[in-house]
Amino acid sequence: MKKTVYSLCGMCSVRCPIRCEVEQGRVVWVEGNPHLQQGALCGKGSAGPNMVYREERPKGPMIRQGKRGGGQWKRVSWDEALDFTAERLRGIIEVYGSRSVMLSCRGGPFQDLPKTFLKALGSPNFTNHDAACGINVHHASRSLYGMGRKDFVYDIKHAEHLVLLGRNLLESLQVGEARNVMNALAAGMKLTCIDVRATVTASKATRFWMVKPGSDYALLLGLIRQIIETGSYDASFVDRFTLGFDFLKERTAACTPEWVEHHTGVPAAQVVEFVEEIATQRPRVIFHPGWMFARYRNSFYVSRALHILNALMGNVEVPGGQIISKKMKDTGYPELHALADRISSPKEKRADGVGWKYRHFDAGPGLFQLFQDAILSGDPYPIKAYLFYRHDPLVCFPDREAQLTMLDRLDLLISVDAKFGETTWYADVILPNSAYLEKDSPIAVKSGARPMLIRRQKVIEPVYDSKPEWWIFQQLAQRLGVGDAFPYDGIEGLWKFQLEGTGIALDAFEEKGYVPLCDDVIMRDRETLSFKTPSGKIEFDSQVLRRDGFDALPPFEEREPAPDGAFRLIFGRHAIHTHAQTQNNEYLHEVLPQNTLWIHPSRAESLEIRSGDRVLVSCLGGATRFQTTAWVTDSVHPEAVFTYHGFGRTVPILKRAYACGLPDQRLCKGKLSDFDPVGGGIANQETFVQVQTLDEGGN
Ligand SMILES: Nc1nc2c(c(=O)[nH]1)N[C@H]1C(S)=C(S)[C@@H](COP(=O)(O)OP(=O)(O)OC[C@H]3O[C@@H](n4cnc5c(=O)[nH]c(N)nc54)[C@H](O)[C@@H]3O)O[C@H]1N2
Ligand SMILES: Nc1nc2c(c(=O)[nH]1)N[C@H]1C(S)=C(S)[C@@H](COP(=O)(O)OP(=O)(O)OC[C@H]3O[C@@H](n4cnc5c(=O)[nH]c(N)nc54)[C@H](O)[C@@H]3O)O[C@H]1N2
Ligand code: SF4
Ligand SMILES: [Mo]
Repeated sequence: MKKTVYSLCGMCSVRCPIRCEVEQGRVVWVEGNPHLQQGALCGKGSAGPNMVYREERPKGPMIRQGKRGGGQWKRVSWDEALDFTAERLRGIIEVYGSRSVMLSCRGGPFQDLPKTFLKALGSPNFTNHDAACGINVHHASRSLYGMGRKDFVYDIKHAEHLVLLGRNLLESLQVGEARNVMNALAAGMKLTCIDVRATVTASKATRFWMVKPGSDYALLLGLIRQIIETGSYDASFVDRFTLGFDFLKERTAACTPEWVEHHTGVPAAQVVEFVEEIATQRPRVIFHPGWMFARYRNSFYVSRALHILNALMGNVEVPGGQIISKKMKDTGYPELHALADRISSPKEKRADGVGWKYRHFDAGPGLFQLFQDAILSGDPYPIKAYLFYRHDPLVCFPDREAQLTMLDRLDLLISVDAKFGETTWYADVILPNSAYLEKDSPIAVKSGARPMLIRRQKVIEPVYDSKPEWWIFQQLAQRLGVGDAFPYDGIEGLWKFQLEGTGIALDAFEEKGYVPLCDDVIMRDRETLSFKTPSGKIEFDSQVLRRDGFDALPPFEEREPAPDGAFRLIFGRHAIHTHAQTQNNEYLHEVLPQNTLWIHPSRAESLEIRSGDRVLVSCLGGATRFQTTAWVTDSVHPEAVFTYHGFGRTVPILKRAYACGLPDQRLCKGKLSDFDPVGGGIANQETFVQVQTLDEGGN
């Protein structure tokens, strides 16, 4: 007989709600939760069972033999692996103190466990992937609203115009959001897509601008100027809720449509026409502030300008605009209990300098790349052990060689991974985490306009000897004398602890797999809106940025041009792959086995490259080079070459993904130390490469 289990997808970090069917202990069907997602799932989500049953994964705890990265492992029992890890950690803590332990994880709603573990040990050195993802957008949002990236959601369903710049929403997707876009388009919403290549999102757009790579800030300054000049903004909103309008006007005064055309390639007449259009549609006009903006040294200001455009549209806390994300407490329920709240924060300063040396960055996750300095120099103090959980820094961050130098200075590398990540393969010990279908996770709040509680539930028993994280961190903590930080008995104990005082019982999840916390969308009273900035207003001119020595809206500067014959390297996601995680999945590999190099015909011709040719892509200087296949297409800007991220894996045990395609992050040489100074995001795309054909006379 088939059994239904509601859970959360884990094939990417979106965690769509799912409904699974289980027959004789095997998962036989996965679909989107029909109550929330009408059964919809993306290709990756549908290929989930294949990952669980058929991928090469760690089959039990392993301790490295031989040199790091050499691939020689000894399978051990859980007791042996945990004792080994705890003993080594204890030794390091005795000599260097608990602050010498660093931990990173992928972020998301289940961070309470790793954060509690590190806090209980007494180390402040928690970090995550965000410097290579959304940190510029997050900091830009804070500079305007005093509220972070995740404090807003976008009511696309009711928008009249959605503007996507550097956001490939229909391929770099969240199922629910992509469906909202398609439905809104069918209902007449306009979509303006601004990219350096033609994407699937561009193909659905009502207007597509292919801009010169890295010129977005000029376009946005020009849009701000045109909106102000033509009086197309919401004057009463701006007057009441923003600070620094005159500053904005003065700073953008020279950015005429002709100036925009000169810098970006977008025709001046189209800038004028676009502004005329949105003037009639506001406040239901959304400028998406971006997501993966770890691209340029000025990406912080690109996102800041997008946020400013939203405020000019007056689209805050209105249907069809951006809505302040509501938390559990906004629904009348008390917040869920968190384990980390029971422990006081470590007094030590962070080793990455965030919060004291670099005051303008959010101290929550700090910045991964700044740990590099501390690890290499021992200043402000040594870091000696590193636990990475659901995080693969060797792919997430650029420049493998620079990272290996950093990792080699550490005495202990602990991996908690469900698969063989690149960094996991380089670890000293692997504590295999069960895959998403094989484990229960803590309850999480899905905040938004209509918050709810969500829960990942075990669908099947683990196929191999892996464990859930609630067990792994508890076991490690107990061995290190801080077991009190994890005072629960099994997952039910943890769930009950979380729900204590809310009046919500565990069986509330049974019927639909989630627990709604309110009946309808919760909107704040627009008359009394205030923001978490020093002035309580949306700060076009930011006092905080000034305090930290930064400009609130500097003039546009052209990005450095590519040297003669070279290209800017651009990357992005494909709809059926997640970062470097899915290339080894049998089904997904079949759909897209390797990435190609998109190259414009005008450039390909002079290099004698045709579609299908093997090409060699090298860093300037040529020391780092990789091969792939060329795709000659006018879908990419002539100044750039494009490839999908996540390919070119180095773990030999992965039979399909190994050495297949181009590893973009490895071509970003020197970028581990190159980041946006204001937003903190890695400047991955300040990277130039050379391309040559291998088919005729190449080497
Ligand atoms: N050059 C370049 N760099 C990039 C990007 C790019 O496009 N180009 N993209 C950036 C972006 S947007 C992001 S978010 C980051 C992503 O970088 P990461 O956060 O490192 O990547 P993920 O693919 O989310 O997963 C990391 C690890 O989680 C493991 N994993 C999967 N499921 C589980 C599980 O259930 N439990 C445990 N313990 N482990 C699990 C995987 O095996 C993998 O080793 O990379 C960034 N870096
Ligand atoms: N299928 C799939 N979906 C995912 C993920 C995944 O791995 N796979 N990961 C999730 C995560 S963690 C994230 S952060 C999001 C990321 O979501 P997005 O930020 O939308 O993702 P990307 O595909 O990296 O980049 C978006 C677009 O930016 C364009 N671009 C590059 N340079 C420039 C430029 O100079 N100017 C302009 N205007 N455009 C430029 C690229 O061509 C690309 O089409 O996706 C999420 N969804
Ligand atoms: S977007 Fe796809 S892979 Fe990601 S959680 Fe949703 S269904 Fe799973
Ligand atoms: Mo991301």
